[in-house]
Amino acid sequence: MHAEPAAYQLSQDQVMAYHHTGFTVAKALFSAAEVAECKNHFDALADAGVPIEGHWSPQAGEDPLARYPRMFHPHLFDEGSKKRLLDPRVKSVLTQLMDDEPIAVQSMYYFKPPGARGQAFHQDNYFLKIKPQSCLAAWLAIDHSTPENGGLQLCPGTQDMEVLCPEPADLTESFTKEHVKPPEGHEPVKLSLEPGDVLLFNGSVVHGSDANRTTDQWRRSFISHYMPASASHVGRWYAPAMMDFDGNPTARASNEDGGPCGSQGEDQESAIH
Ligand SMILES: O=C(O)CCC(=O)C(=O)O
Repeated sequence: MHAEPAAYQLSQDQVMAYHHTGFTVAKALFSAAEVAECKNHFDALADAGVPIEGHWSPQAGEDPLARYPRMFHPHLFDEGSKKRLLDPRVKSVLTQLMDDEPIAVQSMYYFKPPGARGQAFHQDNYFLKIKPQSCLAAWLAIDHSTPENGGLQLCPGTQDMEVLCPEPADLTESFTKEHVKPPEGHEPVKLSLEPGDVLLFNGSVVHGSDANRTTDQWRRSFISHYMPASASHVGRWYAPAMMDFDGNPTARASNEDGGPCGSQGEDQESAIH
């Protein structure tokens, strides 16, 4: 049992960095013990290799991501994930950055084993379709996350950009199909994070990750997405997963607007990011 975590206060510099670049890092927001609990829990699920309907479909195959695909919405079947998604420290940093009450929209777990492909550059809100604001991601590092093992890369200053229309991604490098070219003058920054650090980034920031080029380092992460309570619309595929920080289901109008790029989100596969 862990003691109830205290609120986590971002410094003024961290809040300013978020508004100027679109992202900031809350160092050691989760303790080593909490990170180990999370890692051990998902490792046990992965070792068992039993599919979880609607959330996780491991398969045989050469591709490391066939056996260890990402898991969707673990908070809907796993109490520990729900607790992590709705953690009061996360709520306090989100409130500081959003200036609004946050609402949870999505959780995911990435295993990213050695040799796994990365995720081509994209904007989260292309998929989540929250409006009129954008979403906000809280990306919790479970392992040391580095440029070598496929850590995150973000394009500073892209947080106020409209949705940029993707082109097809190189599927030998990326497991997702859409690629947004980093805009000129916004060269990607490659981050290194320690276990327990939480990277917070605006859902319009162009970001992605390279393949895990190591032979022996996993790069696991627990990823959560949120929206401000005052947002009016959300992509329809996320509606069943949404909840407030008391764990109560909450709803918003479904965003059926195809957006500037046409009809993304018409089917579930192209809608889930
Ligand atoms: O963790 C990664 O490699 C990519 C994650 C990502 O881009 C996202 O969650 O939007």
